[in-house]
Amino acid sequence: MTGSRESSTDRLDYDVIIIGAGLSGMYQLYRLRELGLKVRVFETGTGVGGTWYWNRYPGARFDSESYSYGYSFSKELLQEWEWSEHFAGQPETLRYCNFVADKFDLRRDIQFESRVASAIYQDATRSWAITLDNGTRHSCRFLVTAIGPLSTPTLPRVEGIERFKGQSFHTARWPKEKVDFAGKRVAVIGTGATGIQTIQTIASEVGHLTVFQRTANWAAPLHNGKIDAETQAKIKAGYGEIFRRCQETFACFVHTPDPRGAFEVSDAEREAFYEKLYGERGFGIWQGNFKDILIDRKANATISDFVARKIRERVRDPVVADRLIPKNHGFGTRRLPLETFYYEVYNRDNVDLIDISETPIERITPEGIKTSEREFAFDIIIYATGFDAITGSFDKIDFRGANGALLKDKWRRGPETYLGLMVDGFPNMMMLMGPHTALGNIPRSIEYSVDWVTGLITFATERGLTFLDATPAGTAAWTDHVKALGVGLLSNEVNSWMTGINSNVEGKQTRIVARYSGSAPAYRAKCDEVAANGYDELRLA
Ligand code: NA7
Repeated sequence: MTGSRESSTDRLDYDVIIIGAGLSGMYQLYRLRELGLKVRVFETGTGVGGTWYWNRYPGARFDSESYSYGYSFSKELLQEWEWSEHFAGQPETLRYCNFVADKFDLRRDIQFESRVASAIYQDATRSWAITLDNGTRHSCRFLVTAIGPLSTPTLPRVEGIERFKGQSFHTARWPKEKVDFAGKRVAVIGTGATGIQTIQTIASEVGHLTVFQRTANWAAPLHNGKIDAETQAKIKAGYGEIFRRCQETFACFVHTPDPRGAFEVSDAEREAFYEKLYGERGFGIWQGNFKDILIDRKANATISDFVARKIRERVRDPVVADRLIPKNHGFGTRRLPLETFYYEVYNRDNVDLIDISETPIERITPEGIKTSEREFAFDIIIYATGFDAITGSFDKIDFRGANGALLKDKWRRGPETYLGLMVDGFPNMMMLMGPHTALGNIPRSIEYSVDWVTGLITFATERGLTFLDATPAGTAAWTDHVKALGVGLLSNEVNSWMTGINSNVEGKQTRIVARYSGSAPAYRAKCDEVAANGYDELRLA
């Protein structure tokens, strides 16, 4: 630590404030404490874990392989922790987060039940003033946001939600106590990754389940299973190889695209390949498929047709099967939900599927749900209606940069960022898993981004720098680059949280490029180059 840095930070409460104690915030705290910095984390929840703290809905689990999801930074941790299933459920993952917090004694620097209301840059002192919603103020030199891309749940914009007399839950605000479904009339609104996991889990527990589907989603089998002792030993011995592979693949999953195009093989070979992928664990059918299925409509149609046939085979009633087959987007062009006997749920006598694209929900009544066609009575309504993704959590905090500029104003027409890590005019603020970063298998991306931010803060503290800012040109160039990368990707031509669409939030009806859709290795190469060049693309003082 240099003398000048110490003296300039003397009047500040902390060197660094981190907002959020999910996977990003926890690892960022660990890394910054290693540097000997004074760090404080503010977290809204009563415990660590972020996504895994909040999303306690029935059936919540990984869609990426457990052993590729955990932190890779500590060899000791990798050997100590044992995942029980190939795709662990939320209770186990939350236990894992707590295990990490205990092991590295993280909680002593985390202040729980503390929601950040505003973060205001102080030009005179090159610092940030953070105000919590209880009114307390805290100052710091550097601010790191670790607020998550999917952490602001949204409810439908229909009247009557508060007047419903039964129990109702958003999946991301699920209670800690067990919900009793026995004999209950239950509604689920939403059939994204979350809705699908919920529906397949509760269908056999409830009295009657009514699923309200607005848009059919493609889904493919997860093929979860317990990890046996022999596999466990192989995983532990093979972590080096597993993480090396994740570093090389497009989106940090263990799966990598097949180098062939869908039409470079015979029809029979293609069919056999799809059959094989459909029978394998995890995201292989999405991330390890022919190289052109996510960019070429005709190639995509071959896998869409294949999966549609599977749905027809699995669902007995052809009308219901047809309702479950997406018509407005191709397979894998939205985030692919993975399922476990999801389609078979619709063969049960106690389950109905209502297509609300035909008969929209008009309002929630005290007794249940009124569509344009009829009224339904329920004991429980589950909103699996998703999140104000990527920028939503930024919108909730009053971020003001240099000269009082509002982040909300700057991002009015969509996010503008430098490397997805900084925004010009918001000095000393770094974002983890904000807009324009490579998401993919998220902990892999988190570890990279945290390491990059740690490198930058190290660079600054070693040199006594108190001002780090992206340039307007750097921000514009990165934003243009991210937009250009999205051109030609089928996923960017489809409405989903990945294109910034949320029908429940005013102003989020127009597609934007909210995420980096290039490869993770290319992303890291660019960020590494910036660091290697002494961050010369930044304004430093
Ligand atoms: P998603 O994938 O955004 O899915 C939300 C679902 O809720 C989707 O089926 C929506 O239909 C539906 N929805 C949203 N609002 C409404 C209203 N107002 N009325 C009816 N239906 C509605 O969120 P998830 O939580 O499933 O998954 C988010 C990510 O979390 C997931 O990708 C994983 O990475 C983890 P729509 O398709 O918009 O017509």
